[in-house]
Amino acid sequence: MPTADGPQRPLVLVSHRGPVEYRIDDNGHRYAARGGGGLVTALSGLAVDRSDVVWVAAAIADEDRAVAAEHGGDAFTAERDGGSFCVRFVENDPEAHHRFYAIIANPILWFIQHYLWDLSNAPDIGDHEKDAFAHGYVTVNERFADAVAGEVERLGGHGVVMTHDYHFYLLPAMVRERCPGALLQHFVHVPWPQPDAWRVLPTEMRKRILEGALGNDLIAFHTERSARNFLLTCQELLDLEVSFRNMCVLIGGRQVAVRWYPISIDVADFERLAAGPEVRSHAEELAAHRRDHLIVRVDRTDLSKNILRGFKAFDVLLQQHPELAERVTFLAHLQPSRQDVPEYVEYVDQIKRLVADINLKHGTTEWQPIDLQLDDDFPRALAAYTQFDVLLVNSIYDGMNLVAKEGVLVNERDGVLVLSENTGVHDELGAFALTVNPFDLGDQAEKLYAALTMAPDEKRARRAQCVAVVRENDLSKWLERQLADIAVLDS
Ligand code: GDG
Repeated sequence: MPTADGPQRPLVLVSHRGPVEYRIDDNGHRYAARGGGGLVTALSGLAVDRSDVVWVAAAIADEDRAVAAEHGGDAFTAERDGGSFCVRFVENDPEAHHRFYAIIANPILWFIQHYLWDLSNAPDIGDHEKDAFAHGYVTVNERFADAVAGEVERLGGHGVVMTHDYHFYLLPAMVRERCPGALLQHFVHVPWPQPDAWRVLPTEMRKRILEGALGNDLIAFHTERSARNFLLTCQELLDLEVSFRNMCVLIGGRQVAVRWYPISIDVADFERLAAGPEVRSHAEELAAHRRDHLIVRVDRTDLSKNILRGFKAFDVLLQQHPELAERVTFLAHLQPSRQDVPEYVEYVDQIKRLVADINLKHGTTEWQPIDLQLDDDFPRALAAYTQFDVLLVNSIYDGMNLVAKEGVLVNERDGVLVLSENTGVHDELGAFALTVNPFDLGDQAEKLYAALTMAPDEKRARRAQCVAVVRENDLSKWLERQLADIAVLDS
């Protein structure tokens, strides 16, 4: 039975990216790097040095595939950062993986779940998309389900399976069929939208997605809002009986529990990273060249992050407050993302064009109002966190948004968080941040100004309250609460 110290039943973790990615160094030697993304950080503690925990993930790079082949597709032990992980790589046909990832998961599912479709223009669900679902999303879910079922059986048939994210909605039902003794839990890191958002998909496709996810015993989100939307979706689109009191869906004589657990960061680990020499040196450089005010944003170049409206709001701020000219810089640290999806390539172009326009309109020979850093450079992002006066997080929708939690924790200037009401983190930090409607440019400009001119005592008090929440609801709590609920289901 799982406990807060770790599951007693064997555990199978499932995510698209795993704990290691293999690369070749300049001398031609293979090495294991840490897999990308916050999810890997969040789950590594559960899996490190545990022989009864196996992590099933996609072999993405060529070297991953080579390692998988050397182990005959079976689970193997991977060493990374002084710890060991039991990993099972899933090799996918590259074409099928492309359809799964670049046509269905990102963008179609991601766009649905963040309400990003401009419905009068897109999406077209034609043969191309239907084929990508049937021969991409379904295929990859089946490949993963085979691997997961294989691991559950190898570990005795009664393990806990913890699946992550929107890539694998079909997998739970597939695994349930093959492993009736397993306990299946699924964490969805993105928002679950209202039922109508799913009507973009043909009936069969959305039914398959929902019924696949309902193969779980427990399905979890960051927020109550997402959990309730999931129940509504099951009620409206599948005509299933749901209970908002018990937060569950009834299907085929079973109850599927629906819960929410706000994800967080490993506070001690994050503080240690922010104190590292590379971050300090970037932070000193920022401090040496700063103007009176520094607004910061840190994001992937994802459409959901609302980067263009953030710049437009800054444009409004500069128009309304000419006294800020030459005194404020907006540092945008943007990590390029999903450049295999055309909409994301176009988005980066739009960002560059808008920044050029605003800098031309307001800038001088001495001053560029927006400092655009398009780069994957984690230490620089951390350095920006330490130095901001205002952190802008104005996502259109966001499952949680870890940037807000990380930023307030390590900031050294009692900086103020300007936060979209449509982020999961707003449930926890909204009371101490300045809330914005992500579509309202005037509101965002006004809150940026209020944050820049806030009295020091109020800034200090607001940040202290944010930090207290982040410290209290840290990553271990996120995991412990899930393991405790799994233990209840198991009893
Ligand atoms: C999804 C959901 C949910 C920043 N610059 C770089 C870099 N970062 C790190 C940040 C942060 C992470 O990337 C971004 O996390 P977010 O949570 O803000 O956003 P998503 O990537 O969209 O994450 C989100 C999350 O899953 C967890 O459930 O909160 O709602 O959308 O940790 O510090 N990382 C690297 N280079 C950079 O330049 N490698």
